[in-house]
Formats: sequence, structure tokens, C-alpha cells
Amino acid sequence: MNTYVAEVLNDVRKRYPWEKEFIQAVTEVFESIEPLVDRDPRYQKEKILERIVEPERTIFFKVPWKDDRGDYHVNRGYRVEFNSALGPYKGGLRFHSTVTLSALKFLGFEQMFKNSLTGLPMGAGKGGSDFDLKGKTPGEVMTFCQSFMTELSRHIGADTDVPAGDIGVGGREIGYLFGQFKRIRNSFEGVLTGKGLKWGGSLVRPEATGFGCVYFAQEMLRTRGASVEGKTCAVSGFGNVAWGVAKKLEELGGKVVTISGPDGMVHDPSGIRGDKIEFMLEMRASGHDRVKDFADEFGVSFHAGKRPWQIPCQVAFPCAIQNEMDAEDVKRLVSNGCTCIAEGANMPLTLEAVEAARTAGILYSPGKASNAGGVACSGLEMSQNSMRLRWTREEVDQRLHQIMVDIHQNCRAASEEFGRPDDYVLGANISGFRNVAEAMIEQGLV
Ligand code: NDP
Ligand code: 2IT
Repeated sequence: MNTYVAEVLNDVRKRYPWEKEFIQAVTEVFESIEPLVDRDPRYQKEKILERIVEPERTIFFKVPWKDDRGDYHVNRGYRVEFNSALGPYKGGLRFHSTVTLSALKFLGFEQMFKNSLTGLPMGAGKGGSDFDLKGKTPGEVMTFCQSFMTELSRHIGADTDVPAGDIGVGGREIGYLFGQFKRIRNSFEGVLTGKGLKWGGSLVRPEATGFGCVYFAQEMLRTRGASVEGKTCAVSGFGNVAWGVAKKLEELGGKVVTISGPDGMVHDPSGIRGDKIEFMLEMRASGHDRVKDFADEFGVSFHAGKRPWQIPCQVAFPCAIQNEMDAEDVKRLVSNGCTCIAEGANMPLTLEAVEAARTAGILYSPGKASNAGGVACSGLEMSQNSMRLRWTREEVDQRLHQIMVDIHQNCRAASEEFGRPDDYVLGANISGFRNVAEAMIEQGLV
């Protein structure tokens, strides 16, 4: 490894040994950008790597709230404002029991390259809380969101930092957060994306991550003269992203045969389509957090504690959470005939799984490229808010589609430039990194 890249990576490992996910994300990016750093001495001279791995600001606060019985609780809240070289900090909020500073740093770091890939003027951030929505009443969720925003509102704004949803934060939570921001700051502004359609939200934003992921998979398959039409697809998760992927696959003639949750996996060989897709939304909204309900409702098989990757498929869409697919899973998928893995979630493959996919020579896209449709549509929502107008569904979808085609094209161009055609990890990391690094150089001491 290039000695400068190795030194900075080593420093990160030594400085933050407990931040496993952050180290994993930095390792993947640094290994990819090595040939670029080798070629361009400015990055070392200007200490771009040392500067790019540190968030510009990390906000850590307590979130006190009261349940319906009047008992007190406290959770931890965070916002990692990672990098503003390309625009206001931009990225989602995650409410999930696994949220730690390490998880949010990895997500903010990935967001930096993802947002850069969209070509829209957005910097990077990520935030959230270790609040667990399971079993909470709607009133408790509202109280929690209000308390969370009471502190967060000091740090965000339409031109400063624009959060959105992520795991556990959907339309309902964005509504409560927006309402509280407005009360505190007395300002109706595009401070959050994923808003309701009647109050500044964009058409297609709910579907955008999933739609974008399928558009990206289509582009990858096209390079091998194939498409999703007629393909059997395995999807994990049952949330916002999995839902959007299932909808677009149905439209394009792909067959989704699995979804999954923390309780296990559903296998539906006849295909998840129509009402079954909409049932995913009901399951998510119920707060029970289990996919067994789907199996009970439609009389299909449920496999407790299992993941979808044992089911034969041609295309796989991991859409649940980080590190949900390991090297064994990839090998099993490939031996069962899978030729393409498109990440809907952020970092769902372990480093070893990524290596297994590359070694097998299948099409594999990292989330920062294939799930960029969500934040891209958030960028389009910001544009509409700034102009105080609203585009039609067709207009937003057409822009989203074009952005995904362009990201694919840019990834391929970068991978070819460095002699590794088909390597979307290298292509996405180099292409995403280059814009941020150049902007940092041009802006001086940032
Ligand atoms: P949701 O909260 O809507 O859904 C996530 C789903 O995955 C939940 O049902 C969750 O259940 C489930 N899940 C969590 N862990 C597991 C597991 N080990 N096995 C199976 N299912 C699991 O979140 P999103 O759909 O928005 O997010 C999914 C992924 O996509 C995340 O990695 C997110 O960062 C990424 N993403 C989201 C974007 C967006 O716009 N929403 C944009 C780009 C990426 P539970 O909560 O109980 O764990
Ligand atoms: O991971 C992601 O890109 C998101 N959760 C969406 C972020 C956004 O600002 O729309």
C-alpha cells in the first residue's frame, strides 16, 4: 500500500480503535483511492486524507422524554457534521438501538462520497439516536422527536445542515421534527427533506432510494446485455428502501421472492407484488418490527433467524442494515446463480464479503453509488423548496433516473481510467473522493 495512505489509515485505527464500522468504511475507501493518491502528490502535500477523515463538527446531546405513564427516560442524540466542501451538511437521521458515534461516523463518511457522486451541491452529515421505536406509542414517538429537535434545532438550517430520514425515521417522524423546528425557530424553511407533500415535500422521495437502486442495477446489467426483467430477486429488510426496490422491480418485470426483518426471513416463491408490497408499509407502521406477520397474512413460509441469502436468485438487493451479508453468504449466492448484488442499505456487505464478490467477478455496487437515489431526490426537494415550486412526479422521476445513469457512467469511467473496468467500488470511491478533495484544496484551510 502507498505509504501515505497506509500511515493515515494506521493513525485512524490507533486513534479510534473502538470505532469498528468507521474503520471498516475508511479502509474500503482508502484501498480504492490509493492509485489516485499515488498519481497526484497534492493530496499528500495538503494532508487531504488526514483532513477528510475528521468530521468538521460532532454534536452529542441528551434527549430526555416522558412516556405515556409519566415515567422519565433519557436517550443519546447525535449529529455528525462531516464535511461541507460541496454544500450544506446533508444526510439522514437514524433512530435505532444500534446507533453509536462509530455507526454515525461511518455513515457520515460514506455520505460524503455518495453526495458527491450525485453531482448536486450537498455536503455530508448523519445523526440520530439510540432510541428504539419498538413498542412505543405514537404519542411517545412525538414527545421523543420534539425533545430531540429541541436541541438539534440550534445546529441546523436550510443553508447549514439539512437532515432527512434513515432507519426508524420516516414520514411521521420527519413531520414531528419539522413541527418542532418551526415552533422553536419561527421559520418555515427546507430544513429537513422527506417532508409531507402538502408542506414542502417532493413527489417520489419516499420511493427514491429503492427506485434509484433498481435503476443502478439495470445499468450494471445492461453492460452484460441483461436486465432485471424476468429475474428472480432476493431483497432483505422490509422498510422504506426494500419497499421502493420491490415496487420498481414489479414495474420492470423482476420477481421479488424474499424480504426479511430482525425476526427472520420470508420466502414467497410466487413473487411479492401488488397488495403484498403495500403490506410492507403496514408492517413497518405497526411498530412490531417483525416480518412473520407477512407470512401469516399471505400463507407463505417464514424462516426464523434466517437471512435471504440462502434462497437461489439472480439479483440480490441487501436493503436492511450494515454488515448483513458476509463472505459465506456471497459464495452461496454466487453458487446458486446470482450475478449481481446492488446495495440498497449502507455498507451491508462486510469487507470480506466485498472481496468475495469482486473475486467471483459478479456485478457488485457499493451503497454509496446504488443507494444515492434517496439523497439525490432530497437534493431535488431542496431545489424545489428554494424555488418555492413543485415539480411533477414525471419530472422528479426523470431527473432521478438521469442522476443514477450518470453516477453509473462516472463510476465506470473512473474504474476504466485506473485499469479496473467493472470495479464499481474503485470507481465510486475515486469519483466521489475526487470532487470533495478538489473542493477542499480550492477552499484552503478547511
Ligand atoms: P427502515 O427503518 O424503513 O427499514 C429498515 C428495516 O430493516 C427495518 O425493518 C429494520 O428492522 C430492518 N432490519 C434491521 N436489522 C435487520 C436485520 N439484521 N435483518 C433484517 N432486517 C433488519 O429504514 P430504511 O429502509 O430507510 O433503511 C434501510 C437501509 O437503507 C439502511 O442501511 C439505510 O441507511 C439505507 N438507506 C436509506 C435511505 C433512505 O432514504 N431511507 C437512503 C439510502 C440508504 P429494525 O428497525 O427492527 O432493525
Ligand atoms: O443514507 C442516506 O443516503 C439517507 N438516509 C438519505 C439521506 C438524505 O439526506 O436524504
